[in-house]
Amino acid sequence: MTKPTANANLFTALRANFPADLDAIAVETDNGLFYSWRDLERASAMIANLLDALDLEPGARIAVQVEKSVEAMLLYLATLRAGYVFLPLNTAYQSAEIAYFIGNAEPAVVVCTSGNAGWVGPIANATGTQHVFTLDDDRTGTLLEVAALCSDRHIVAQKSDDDLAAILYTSGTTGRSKGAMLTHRNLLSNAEVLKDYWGWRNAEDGGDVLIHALPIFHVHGLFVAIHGALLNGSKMLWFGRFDPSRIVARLPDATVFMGVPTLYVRLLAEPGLTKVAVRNMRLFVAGSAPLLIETFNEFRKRTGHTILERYGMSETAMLTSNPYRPVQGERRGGTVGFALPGVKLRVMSSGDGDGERDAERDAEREEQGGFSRECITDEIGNIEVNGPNVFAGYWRMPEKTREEFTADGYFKTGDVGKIDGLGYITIVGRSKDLIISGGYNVYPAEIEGYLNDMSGVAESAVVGVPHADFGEVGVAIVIAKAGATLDADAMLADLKSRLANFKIPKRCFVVAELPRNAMGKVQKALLREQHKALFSL
Ligand code: MLC
Ligand code: AMP
Repeated sequence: MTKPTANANLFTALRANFPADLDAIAVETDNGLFYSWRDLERASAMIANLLDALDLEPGARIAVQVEKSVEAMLLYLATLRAGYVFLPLNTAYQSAEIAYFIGNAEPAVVVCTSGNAGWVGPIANATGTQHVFTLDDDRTGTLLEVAALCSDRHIVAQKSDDDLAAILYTSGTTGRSKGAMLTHRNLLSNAEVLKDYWGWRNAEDGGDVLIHALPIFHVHGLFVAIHGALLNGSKMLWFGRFDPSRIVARLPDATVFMGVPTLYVRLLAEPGLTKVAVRNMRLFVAGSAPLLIETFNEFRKRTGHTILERYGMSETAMLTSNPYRPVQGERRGGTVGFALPGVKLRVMSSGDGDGERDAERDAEREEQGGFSRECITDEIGNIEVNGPNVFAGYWRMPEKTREEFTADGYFKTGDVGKIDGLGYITIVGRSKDLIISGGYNVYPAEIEGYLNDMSGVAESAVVGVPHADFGEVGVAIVIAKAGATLDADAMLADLKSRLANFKIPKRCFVVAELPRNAMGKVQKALLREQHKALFSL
């Protein structure tokens, strides 16, 4: 069990579960660095003291766009222990994207790479951010220079369950990105449930060793993986980036691995991935995007391990998981398992099964106040959830928050699925117009907005199509204005200069017209069908 603490600060719970031997290795990096538990304690204290010395307002946001490093994780821990709100940003985001996040969140502190300081600094200053620091992935930067002058003893800030710990931005199907506000209780309750459900072993039980190969600006790498290891006093083998052959080489030294499906596809391409290589592994976890049954089966055949697929979101952390222990049931490929303990999950009837249309109709009915639906089993419907893991709302968007919750307090995930008589949940689609590519979310509406603003473009549609490596990728279909000539490659290059690289459609087609239904709405399902073989699996 997690050692209980009086302070609801998530850091207090993580720290209470560090092993007794603080000189043991907590993190070993792929470039040969070793950090002890004492190092994590002391360095996070120094950065927390730096933050305290800035005399920030309670609830101040610390926005961070840096490459993956142990020091970046320490900055996260320091933010928790000092009692501020961590706001991680994908390193792929470019200036317009960063300007929006900083403008919306109004962080008191911005930490960026020294390479980006030339453009991130002015954006931050223009928004009123008073403190800009740099942090690079080679243990340099002004943040560490100043922290080096601070004491390595720090008293953890007192927090209550509902105080904010982090804000994660997630894009919207319409309009701009929304900041999901996560509290200390949201994060700790979820970490504790996973600790038990996935049978994490602390040092006294022989200890787990986690291969950490995911980015640390999203739920999967930042919360599920890091909290999992820290709350169990487990060592991490830390990879700055996902490198399949180097990871396969370290599998014999590890017991737990977590990845988005693309990582499993790439591991399977490694001849070194054998039963011998995984002989000490206990658990392979997949999530953030649908795991193809072919990948699930091939992995089992090659390694003898059955991948445990789970399902979650930025707004809710983890919601479901396939069972870890055989007594709970088998791990079923193609399903995301059962609702986790404490998570109330229901599938609500949604009319005729067309996700997009149902979402519109739901909204209309709710506005009219006469809305009622049923909870269903074995039929497809909208997934709604409630529990201590469900976020506190969208940052400064009370209206949007209200829209996304039902009258009885359930969060509408936007995912469409079904639940069988045994409780296994299968996700069959999404009512939100979203592409998940290599575990990153891409909102067609955002890309279409940029395309539609280009000169000569009359209209555009972006759809997701199957892709062997990324699972799904975006394809743009564009109509030119009368008399205009469009160059598909030039449009993609233009997008690339302005948007995060993973959002760029992999192909662009200029066509005469888009298929429409009787109401004049573009039929994206037809476009997906037309282009489904572009990147044949
Ligand atoms: C990179 N590219 C992508 C991409 N990643 N394109 C689409 N989708 C992606 N995810 C682009 C690059 O810009 C490049 O384009 C080209 O594809 C090839 O890049 P690469 O070198 O192969 O990419 P790589 O750096 O290896 O990154 C691939 C990856 C990475 C799979 C390792 O995308 C990744 O780490 N994904 C994990 C995302 C994640 O952690 N998601 C969790 C979200 S939390 P070009 O044109 O520049 O050459 C969440 C909740 C939950 O969803 O339940 O967990
Ligand atoms: P994000 O907003 O980045 O947190 O992405 C959350 C979304 O990822 C969910 O709403 C789902 O659509 C999707 N997702 C997460 N895990 C899975 C999974 N195991 N299978 C299918 N989709 C998933």
